[in-house]
Amino acid sequence: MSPIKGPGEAQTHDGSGLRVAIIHARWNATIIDQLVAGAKKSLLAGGVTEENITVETVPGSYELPFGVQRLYAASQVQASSTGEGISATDLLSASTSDLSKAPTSSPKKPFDAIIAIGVLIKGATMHFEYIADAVSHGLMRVQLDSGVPVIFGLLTVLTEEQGLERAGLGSSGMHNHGEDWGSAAVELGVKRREWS
Ligand code: DLZ
Repeated sequence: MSPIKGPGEAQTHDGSGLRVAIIHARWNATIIDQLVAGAKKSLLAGGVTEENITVETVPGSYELPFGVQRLYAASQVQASSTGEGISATDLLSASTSDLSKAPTSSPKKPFDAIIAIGVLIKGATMHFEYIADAVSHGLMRVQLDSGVPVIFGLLTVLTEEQGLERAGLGSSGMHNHGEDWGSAAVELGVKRREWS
C-alpha cells in the first residue's frame, strides 16, 4: 500500500538540460547545510550537471522572495547578453558586424527552477508567524509572476529538534526533506518546458 503522506510514487525525469538555483538563508546553519546538501544530491541524481547548479545565500528567510526574484531576473539578463534565445534564423540573417558584437562567452540560459531554502524556528514572540506568512506568500507570488517554478524549501518548525529531524539529522529516521525539494525542482523544470 502506498504511504498516505509524501509525494506518492517516485517519478523519473531527465534533468540533464536543466539549470537550477538553490538560494538559502544562513540562519540555523546546521539544518540548512544538510537540507542544501540533500537538494543538491537529488538534482545531481536527476541528471542536472554540477556546472548548471548555482548556490546563493541570503541572511535570513525573510530575504528569500527578494533573492529568488533578483536571481531569476539576473539569469534572464545574463541569458540575453550571452546570446541565449537568439534563434538560428536570427543568427543566419545577422550581418557580419552584428556577429562581431555577439558575446564570445558560452551561453547561460535562465534558471528552469529555483529552490528556496530556509529554517524558521518558533520563538517567544509573533516574529515566526509574520515571517512564515510573508515568505510563503512572497515565494508563491514570485513564481506566478515570473513563471519560474519556485520550490518551497521553508521549514517552519516549533523546535530545533523538529528541524534536525526534517533534515535527516534526528533519531527518528525521518529522511532529509531537501532531497524531495531537489526532485521537485527537476520535475517542475522538465514539466515547465513541456507546458510552455
Ligand atoms: C530575525 C530572525 C529570527 C529571530 N529568526 C530567524 C529564523 O529562525 N530563521 C531565519 O531564516 N531567519 C530568522 N531571522 C532573520 C530574518 O529572516 C531576517 O533575515 C531579518 O529580520 C532581516 O530582514
